[in-house]
Amino acid sequence: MNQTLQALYQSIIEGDRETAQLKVKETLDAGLNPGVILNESMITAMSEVGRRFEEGDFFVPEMLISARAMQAGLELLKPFLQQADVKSSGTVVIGTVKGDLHDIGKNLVAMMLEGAGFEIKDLGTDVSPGKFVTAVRENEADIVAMSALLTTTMPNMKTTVEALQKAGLREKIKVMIGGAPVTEEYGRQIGANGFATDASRAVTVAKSLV
Ligand code: B1M
Repeated sequence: MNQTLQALYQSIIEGDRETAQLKVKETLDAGLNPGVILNESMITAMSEVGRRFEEGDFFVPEMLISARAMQAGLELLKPFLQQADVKSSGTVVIGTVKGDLHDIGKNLVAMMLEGAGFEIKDLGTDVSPGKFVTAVRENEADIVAMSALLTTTMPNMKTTVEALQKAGLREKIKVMIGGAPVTEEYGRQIGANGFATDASRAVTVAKSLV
C-alpha cells in the first residue's frame, strides 16, 4: 500500500474524519483508481476495525467513529465511483433488514447502482418486511435489494421474501441480497433471484435481473 493509501487506512481506523477526507482528496489528485482507493485502503480499514472489535481491542464507540470517517471519505469518492451518462435501468428499493443498523455496504451498493443508471429508493436501516412491501408497491420497483451484516438479522431477508409473497408481489419483483454473512446458498434457500459479494458485482447482478 502506498503512503497516502496507508494514511487513509490509518485515519479510518482512528476515526479521524477530516484526515480521511483529506487523504481521499490526495489519493484522487495523485491519479489513483477509485476502486483501488475503496477496496485496498478503505474497506481493508473497516475489516481491521472488525478484527480489533473481535479481539476486544475496539468497542462499539470506536467502530462507530471509524464508520463515520469511512462515510465522510465515501462522500468524496462517490462521484468517481459512478459512471456518467447512463440511462435509467429500472427502480431498486434498497434497505438494511430489520434489526440491523449497518449501512456502509448498503450505501455503497446503492451508490454504485445509482451510478449504473438505476432509480434508487433507499429505505435506510432496520427496515421491516412491511416497509419493503409498501415501498415496492408505491415505487413500482423492479428489484428489492436487501443487506444484512449480522447473522441474527439475516433471517429477516427470508421474512421479507415471505411478506412479498403474501402481498402477491413476489412474481412481479426480483429479490437481490448481500452482506458479509450472506451466501449464495442462503439466497437459494430463501428463493432470492440474485446474490452479490460486493457493490460492483451487485451492479452486474442487478443488470442481469432486469
Ligand atoms: Co457491527 N458488527 N455491530 N457495527 N460492524 C460487524 C458486522 C461484525 C462482523 C464485527 C465483528 O465482530 N467482527 C459483527 C457481526 C457478527 C455476526 O453477526 N456474525 C458486528 C456486531 C456484533 C455488531 C453489534 C451487535 C455490536 C454490539 O452492539 N455489541 C452491533 C449491532 C447493531 C445493529 O445493527 N443492531 C454493531 C454495531 C456497529 C456500529 C453501529 C458501531 C457500526 C456500523 C455503522 C454503520 O454502518 N453506519 C459497526 C461496524 C462499522 C461494523 C464493522 C466493523 C464494519 C462494517 C462495514 O461497514 N464494513 C463490521 C466488521 C466487518 O465487516 N469486518 C461489524 C465495510 C463495508 C463496505 O462492508 O458492509 O460488508 P460490508 O458491505 C460489503 C459487502 O458485504 C457487500 O458489498 C459491500 C462492499 O462492496 N454488500 C452487499 C453489503 N450489502 C449488500 C447488498 C447486496 C450486495 C452486496 O445486494 C443487495
